[in-house]
Order: sequence, then C-alpha cells, then structure tokens
Amino acid sequence: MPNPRVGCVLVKDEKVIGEGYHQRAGQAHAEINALNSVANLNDIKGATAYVTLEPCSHYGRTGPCSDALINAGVKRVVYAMADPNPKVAHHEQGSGIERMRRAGLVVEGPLMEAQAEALNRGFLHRMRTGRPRVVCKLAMSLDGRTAMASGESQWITGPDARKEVQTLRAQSCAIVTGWSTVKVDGARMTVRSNELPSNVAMSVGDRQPLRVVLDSQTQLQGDEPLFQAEGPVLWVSGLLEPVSQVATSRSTLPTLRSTVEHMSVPLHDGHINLIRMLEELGRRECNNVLVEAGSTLAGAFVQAGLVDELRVYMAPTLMGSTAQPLLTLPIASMSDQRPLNIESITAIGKDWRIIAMPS
Ligand code: AOF
Ligand code: ZN
Repeated sequence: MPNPRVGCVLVKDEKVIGEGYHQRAGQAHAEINALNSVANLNDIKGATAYVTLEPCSHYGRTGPCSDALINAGVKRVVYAMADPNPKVAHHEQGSGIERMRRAGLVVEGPLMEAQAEALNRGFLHRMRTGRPRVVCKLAMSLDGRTAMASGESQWITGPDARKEVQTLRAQSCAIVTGWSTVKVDGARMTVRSNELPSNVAMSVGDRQPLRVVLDSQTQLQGDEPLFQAEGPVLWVSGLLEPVSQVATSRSTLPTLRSTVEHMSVPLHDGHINLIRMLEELGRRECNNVLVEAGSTLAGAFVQAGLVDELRVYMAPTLMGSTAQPLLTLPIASMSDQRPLNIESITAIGKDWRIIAMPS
C-alpha cells in the first residue's frame, strides 16, 4: 500500500531468464527487480517482458519502468492491463505503452485483464474515482438479524469467521465504524496479529490499519477502548454551531494519544457526508476501506451507493423478530429493490460467507 501488486517475468528463447515483483512502495518496481535478477545483461537483449500492469512512464518514488525496459534492450512487452493512474495514463510524454511503441518495441495487451483487475481492486478503484473501494462486512443470523433490540450482538458468528475478519482488517487501509459500535460494543477494531494466518502476519507485519470513527454528534468521550488501543485513529465529528461552541466542546476532550487525530466536518442534515469522508481517505492514498458498523451506518453506506462489496457472514441461528435487521435501509416498493450479484457463497466453519456486489 498504496501501490498496486505487480509482477514481471522476462523470457528469452522460450526460457524464463528473470522475474521480479514490486514489494513495497518506495522500492523498485516489478520490472526493475526482474531486470536486476538477470545475471548476464546481454541475455536481456531481444527478450520479452510479461507484466501484470502497464510499465509506468512517470518519475515517482522510482524512475519510469518503460524507459528501463527500452534501455535494457527488451524487444517485446506483453501487459495484462493498462495503468489507470493519471500520472501514467495522461503523462505528457505519453503512457508507458506509447513510449515503448515509439521506441520500436512490440507491445501487446491487454491479456488476462480480469485476473489482473482482481489483483488490485482497491488501487484501481481509487485511481478511477479518487475514493477507496468499500467492503461492508456484516454478520447476521439465518433470519437476517444482526443485533438484539437491546443492541447486544456478540457473538453471532463462530471463531473461524471472526478469524477471517481479522485478515480482512489486516488487508484494509482503513476500517470505518460508527460511534455506537465503539461505545456500546466497546469495539477496538484492531488487528490481533496472533489471530492471523502466518502468511498474512508476515506480509502485514505489525501495521495497524487507520481506524475511522464517525461520530457526528460527538457522543464519544475519547477514552473508549478503541482510542486506547495501539494504532492510528481518525475521529470524525460534526462541527457544532456556532463555531465558538467548538472550542468549548474541544476543551472537554481528554488528552488523546498522539496517534489519534480529531477532525470536525460540516454536517449535512445532521450526518457526516460519506462521499467527502471517502474522498479524504482517497487523498490519504487509502485503497481499501472496510466498513464494520451497525445497521444504521452500514445502511447509510448502502443507501448512498458507496458499497462496492457486501460480505455477509450468516450464522446457523435464529435471533427472532424483535432483533434488528441487517441494514437500516427503508425501501417502500419492489421497484426500489437493490439487486445484487452473488460472487460466492463459502462455508466458513459453521457459518456461511456470502460475497455480493451491487449489480
Ligand atoms: C510499474 N511497475 O511494479 C508498479 C507500478 O510512487 P512510485 O514511483 O512507486 O509509483 C507508483 C505508481 O506506479 C502506482 O501508482 C502505479 O501507477 C505504478 N505502479 N508500475 O510500472 C510496478 N508497482
Ligand atoms: Zn514502474
């Protein structure tokens, strides 16, 4: 993060002569690592490079990969998909593809575009919209309930599903939640690295995703467990009117940990503008957002059309008709339904995981 996952393989005379991948933002891109992996530089002359993303054309944290391939003597480049990053796609000296063609290389693609797209859904979404991709995770009973009338909701799903959510958190840039989850459930929304599968634990290290708490009416004190737990927090609350009152309310905030940032935003009909909030996360180069919230906030995200993926964990239990529905989403007529495409239904321990996208 915030960069895409990219891999590159160099082939000469039907043999793989080098390979590399982009390991971390700030370090060399896939193509450079692949070129550096070849012992004899002469072997690269006339080789073909296979890349999962169009080689870049810009000077960012590193130099342009398209130039590096040209200068190394690569003759043909096969790319899986074009890079929608405006810095590459709209570069004044041409995109990576254009530069390489101009230099006389044979450039072919896209090839296996859907698979390449699936590698980097969050990054690609941010490049196209300026906002992160939003996954909304929910847990429900077989009768579609997500909390008792009292708000009590722990635990609906079993340990396997909860473990998977740890992985989902670890792989997200930010986790968005609402004040009531923080207050009522005492949720910390952290990643517990000892609950991660070892390969995930290795790739994320001890990084904690940014936890974003939406608290339009400033109902939180700032001393709840979420604020005490390790890792960065963005506490978003509504501006009180008149502005002078803001200072008053601020003076009542306890001393916050240095990793907690408090941000006041103008409210719209008493609510935090979710699109603005996502745009702010996009500016912070956040690719993937996980919404882990109660039915009200999750419903607001769905209602605003901001959920790119719904992940529902369904537990083999009935919570009854006085319990709360999955989402607060008032729909009056069948013509206003929100149709979804189900991508997969998978057994996770005793629960079922349903992944659905808006159609
Ligand atoms: C490539 N090969 O392996 C990757 C690319 O900040 P920088 O310099 O690392 O540039 C990041 C941008 O480069 C990123 O937003 C994306 O457009 C492209 N990523 N390009 O040619 C790579 N990771
Ligand atoms: Zn590059």
